[in-house]
Amino acid sequence: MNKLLIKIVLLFTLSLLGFSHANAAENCGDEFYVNEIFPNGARWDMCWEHKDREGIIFKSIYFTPKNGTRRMVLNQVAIAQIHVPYDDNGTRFHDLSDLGIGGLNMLELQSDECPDGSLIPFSGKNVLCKQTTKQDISFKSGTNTENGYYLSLFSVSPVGAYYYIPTWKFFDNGKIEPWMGATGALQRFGTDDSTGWLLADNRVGIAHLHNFFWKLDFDLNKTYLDDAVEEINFNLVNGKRERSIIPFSTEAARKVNPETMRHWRVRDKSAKNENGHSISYDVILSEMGHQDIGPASEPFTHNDFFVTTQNDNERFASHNTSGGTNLDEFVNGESIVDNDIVVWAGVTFYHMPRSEDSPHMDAHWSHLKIVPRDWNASNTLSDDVTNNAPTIATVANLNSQTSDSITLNIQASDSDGDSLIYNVSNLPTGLSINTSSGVISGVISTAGTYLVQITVSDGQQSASTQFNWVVSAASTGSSSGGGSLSIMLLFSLLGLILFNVFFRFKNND
Ligand SMILES: [Ca+2]
Ligand SMILES: [Ca+2]
Ligand SMILES: [Ca+2]
Ligand SMILES: [Ca+2]
Ligand SMILES: [Cu+2]
Repeated sequence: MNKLLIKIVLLFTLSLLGFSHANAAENCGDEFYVNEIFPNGARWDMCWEHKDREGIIFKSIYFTPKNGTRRMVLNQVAIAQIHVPYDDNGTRFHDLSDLGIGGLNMLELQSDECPDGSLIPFSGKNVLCKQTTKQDISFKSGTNTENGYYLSLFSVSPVGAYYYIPTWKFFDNGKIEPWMGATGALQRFGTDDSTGWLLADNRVGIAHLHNFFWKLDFDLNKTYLDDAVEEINFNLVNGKRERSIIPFSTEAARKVNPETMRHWRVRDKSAKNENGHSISYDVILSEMGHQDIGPASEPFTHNDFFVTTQNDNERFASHNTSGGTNLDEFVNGESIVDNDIVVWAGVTFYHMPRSEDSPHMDAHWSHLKIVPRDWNASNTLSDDVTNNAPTIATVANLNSQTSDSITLNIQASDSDGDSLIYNVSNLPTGLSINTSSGVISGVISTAGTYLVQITVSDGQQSASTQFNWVVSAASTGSSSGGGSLSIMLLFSLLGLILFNVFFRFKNND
């Protein structure tokens, strides 16, 4: 074969093997590249890396919505601490920084531990399980039901008697969920059941907390100097719940607040979705039923959400050895405007042992949610669903007078059960429409002929109708006075006609 032919055969073979330019790993070697395209077309791709302490971390994380644009969400994510203080104050573990879940502490996984998935090796050892799971129902609307998918990646690391299972779930709608599972066996037993639970004779499982921290380096749209972070609270004000936004300009440490449904948002100040809204991700800590506010020596437990400038030396929420020693020191007043920011989130699980935790412990799970907001202009997974336009009933032409009090119900419906928004143009002055109920009401103030147009929309399609509304001026005073006036006019008119008829009859005589 000549050289050209060899090249062509080689290219053809490579393309058969799936090495196409579009799927190539641009930020890491192919063996560290995860590229998942779901059956509905949505896609996640990222690189992974092994670290002795953090275990498997993920880098250059891109989401491509179905029929959408591939954009970077996060530059890097990692678990940042597993802090386990015991109620008897006998020990206070900092498992991640002090022992680590990588290296020899990471187990070789067997294929039956990764059903329908694939095992990914590091240094010849299968340490990472990659699975794609079809969800029960992603959404349902009318007769349309759609199953969604998510990619999950997990490893297993024994630490003492525990096995930790760091798991990352990447959903086809752009959502990310970092999970941490804990199983194995209880670590510590005592005899004093005031700080635990009596499981068997003279055997008290000592209660303890698991404080899990994650470090999330968002680089939305890959531009890393234009990401802003804000806190959103929903406060009760005079019986209404009102949204308030607190933008951060310097590093901050914040607590959860269930009463105001507090969450945080990372927003790109430049990139917009198709509707011109800033692309962003919400960070939601919904496991707020357990909260650790530890002793003064553990100030990193006094808050749940942190924003800091990115610093490679700041790896662990506590027992950090280079740079500051813990999150409380990382938050030292630096500006986060036009800076590379990272956020840290912590969740707490209070583990009061049960008899059922012995001899083998049920896995307990903790997680947080990272959810796209305005990343897309609409639900990208629902664009195959056919929408039925709403229908609106015709309205007969109307005659009214000024000062008339009006209540007019516009009838419309939607066979998909979508909620409808009503809009109206050219209503007689003094009237308005309730945009959600379709009721027109008010007192007419100005005479005239109005061609009223009413439109009802289900958010995708609309229907409209129009009618003439003639408003004549009530002569004087109130409308009831006008009414009696017109009756008098009617009688005099009748009298005139009768007189006329009588007169003509007489003339023809
Ligand atoms: Ca950005
Ligand atoms: Ca700092
Ligand atoms: Ca960043
Ligand atoms: Ca509809
Ligand atoms: Cu536990």
